[in-house]
Amino acid sequence: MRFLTAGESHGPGLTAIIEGLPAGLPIDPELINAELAQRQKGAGRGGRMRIETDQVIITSGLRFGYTLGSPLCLTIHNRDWVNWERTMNPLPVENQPEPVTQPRPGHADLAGVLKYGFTDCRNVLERASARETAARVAVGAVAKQLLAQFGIVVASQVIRIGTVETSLRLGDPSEIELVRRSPVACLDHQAAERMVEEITEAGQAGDTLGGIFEVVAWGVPPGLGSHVHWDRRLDTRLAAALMSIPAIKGVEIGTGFALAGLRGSAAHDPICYASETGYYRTSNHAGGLEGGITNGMPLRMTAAMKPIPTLMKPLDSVDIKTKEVVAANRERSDVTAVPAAAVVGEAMVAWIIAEAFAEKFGADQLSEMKAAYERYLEVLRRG
Ligand code: EPS
Repeated sequence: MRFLTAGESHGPGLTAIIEGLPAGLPIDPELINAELAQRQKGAGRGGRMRIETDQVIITSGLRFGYTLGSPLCLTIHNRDWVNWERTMNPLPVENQPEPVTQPRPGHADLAGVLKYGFTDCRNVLERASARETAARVAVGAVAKQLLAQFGIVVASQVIRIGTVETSLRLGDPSEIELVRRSPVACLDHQAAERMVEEITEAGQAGDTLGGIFEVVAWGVPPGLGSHVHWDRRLDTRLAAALMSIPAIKGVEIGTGFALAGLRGSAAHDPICYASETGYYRTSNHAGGLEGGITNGMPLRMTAAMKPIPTLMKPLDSVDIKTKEVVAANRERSDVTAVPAAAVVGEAMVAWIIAEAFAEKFGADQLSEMKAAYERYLEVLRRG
């Protein structure tokens, strides 16, 4: 399975093409729209989210609600496009707008213009914008519908914004609704209140905030991924998928960095066996992964997001045309987007699990996949 996305933040819209889904998978666009709506929410989002109401349009790969095995094409229109037709027109326009020449520290602006030889940061920042992640959330929502056929549930929670952190972790899927109702996608009400306060304060100061979110997947069978090559390890693929989200600067699997300070006897998860449930562990420091392979425990990952680079009180920069010291470019943005990034993280993790699942159980048709999965479970049950 693979997917690509296309689209600039203020262009006509976003597109994603997914290849390799099994035929016969029911897809409900409303479930995709619900995920898109979740990505738009969260305290600290800017004015753009009041303009957009992201909705998916499926233009191929689906017939009467079931996949055909052909590429699934998903489109999300940018409602803001009407305000940007002159600035972001794919075709030549008269009176081109002024170029953006004050790159923002922390954004792709400067690195991108140097790489591609542009004189306008907009040629880079439009695609580098996290708007692109709406397309990935749509893709992830499709992956989730495949995983749901096998009882796999993926969820996320914000555990830190700025200096406010909760120690409460997602325990089981019944908590998903609580997270979704929180203004900052956090289970801990008291921490959530303090997070909202910190967002308000940062916004008033013209500043921005980062944070940390966790992603958990329940119901993942043992045996996804492989130890045989560096790029087949599921840890590699999950970490890369999370790191690919704009502004993510760190990823941990299971107990992550804190494992480095533990003794082996405290760091590893003892192996137990019960005839009804098979192998299980009394702890999950490994985050459900050993040797690059899922071990049947829930997958647990955390990702750290840096603060949004667009500052209303900008840092110093250098004008790429005049080389004078200037204040970095300022344009409408968010104070924080950690709750949105959590939804994107969930989508990326769902995608990677779906991909690994299709590799192990085949993906021409859903019924074949289900039969292969049942056979595998039967073998596991027999021990
Ligand atoms: C985003 C859309 C953008 C920003 C944000 C994320 O909308 P606009 O630029 O029109 O205000 O809200 O973009 C960034 C954080 C960024 O670094 O570019 C979205 O849809 O998530």
